[in-house]
Amino acid sequence: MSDVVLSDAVISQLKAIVGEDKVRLDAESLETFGKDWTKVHEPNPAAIVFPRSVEEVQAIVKLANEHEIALVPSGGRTGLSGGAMAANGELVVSFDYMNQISEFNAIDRTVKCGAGVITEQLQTYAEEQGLFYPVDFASSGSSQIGGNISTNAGGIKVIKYGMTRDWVAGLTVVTGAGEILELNHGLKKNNSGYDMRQLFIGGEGTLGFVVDATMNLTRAPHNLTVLVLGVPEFEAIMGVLNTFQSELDLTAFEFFSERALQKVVDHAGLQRPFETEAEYYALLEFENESEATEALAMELFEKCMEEGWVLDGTMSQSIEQQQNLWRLREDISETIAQWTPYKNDVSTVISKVPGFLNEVESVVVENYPDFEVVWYGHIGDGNLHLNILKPDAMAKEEFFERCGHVNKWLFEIVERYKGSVSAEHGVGLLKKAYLPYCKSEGEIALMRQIKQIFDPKGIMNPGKVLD
Ligand code: 2HG
Ligand code: ZN
Repeated sequence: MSDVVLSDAVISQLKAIVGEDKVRLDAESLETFGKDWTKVHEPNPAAIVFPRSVEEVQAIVKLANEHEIALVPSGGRTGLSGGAMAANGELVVSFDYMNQISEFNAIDRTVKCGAGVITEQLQTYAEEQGLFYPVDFASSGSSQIGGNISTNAGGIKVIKYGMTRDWVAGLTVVTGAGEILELNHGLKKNNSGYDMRQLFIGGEGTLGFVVDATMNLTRAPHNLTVLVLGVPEFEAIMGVLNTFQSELDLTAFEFFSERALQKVVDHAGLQRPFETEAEYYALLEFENESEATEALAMELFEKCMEEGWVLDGTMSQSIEQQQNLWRLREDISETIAQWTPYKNDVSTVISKVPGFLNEVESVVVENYPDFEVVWYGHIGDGNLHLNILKPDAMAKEEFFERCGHVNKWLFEIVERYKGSVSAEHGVGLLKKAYLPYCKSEGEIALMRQIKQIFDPKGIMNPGKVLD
């Protein structure tokens, strides 16, 4: 049981809204649904409720307003910033039962998804219709569309397809005041004033609940082919990006460090891509449409070798090889989770990434000489994932505190580079204190006013993004 309890009257009213079996108070549910993938806070929700319709969500929000109960939205709980944590006796609203896909339209190339539809479920559905849902990441097997929208999830194909925001054609939301809004109705063109859909995308559930969404689909790519290249120094990655990007339409451009590679080789049982050891590795993907495209990719690879930007490389020759090469990058986050990493997810404009990384690296090396540092990320989007691994002998609290001290210097660099303290994982609880490093006082004040309009009683995911 949680140490925070809702009154019997409130529990009865919740059961009257969603049904007896859709309100859970057992310890296992409270533990499971009260947390996301972050390991910083302890879950402590008051109860979990599982609505099945927009009207049920609305009734829950109205009840919460009446009794001033804090609500936390819960999707696949794969977030890395604590946006779905319920650590203070909140009522968690899970979208697990709102997982229907409907209203597919081949001409519009859109489909309607309940907030609880799992990303992979949508990807498979699109494939069955001969189409493609391109937003993809390692947690696609459990993350939900509602959560993806609320955090504007990015992932590994952003360079070509953009973030979740680019795929949302329409939204149904229930605001913190309990109003149902249908936003944009699936329209491609709609210049009729403020587009409020955009506020709920990336709003991290602080304005209201995303209940369902009309998602865009696109043509499926043909014969995706992956190249992994060993790069001697970070600056060279930019030369490689420029060379390939000027001739080929890349569907991904990722990077990881030798240490990241070592972790997946030693702990996820993967093979090195080639024998040569390099400081960094770039992973590129493109649609290999013809022999000419493949020949062009080889030519570009050789040009990069001649420039000294690349030491060695390999190109996938089958779907299996393509998938295995992807695992070198995609398995990093899960593999290093065993070291309780301290995570940062920062960005700047792509061209400035080498200088930015060098400066951050010096701060990190100076301040964490005894910690293992693992770099990887979506370099084609200017997005770096910096993970500091906890030494086995150190307590979690001490480790997080030491890492927290360094944030000031790290985020001062972010500020100087006009970057972001959260490129794709969101602000949640963990990055809230650092928001002023990438947003002005005026902007934050306006954000507070916007929250006040949609959520006058402050019941929607309180303490996330803003205080
Ligand atoms: C990735 O790109 C995810 O693999 C996770 O965004 C990043 O674990 C991380 O820091
Ligand atoms: Zn990422």
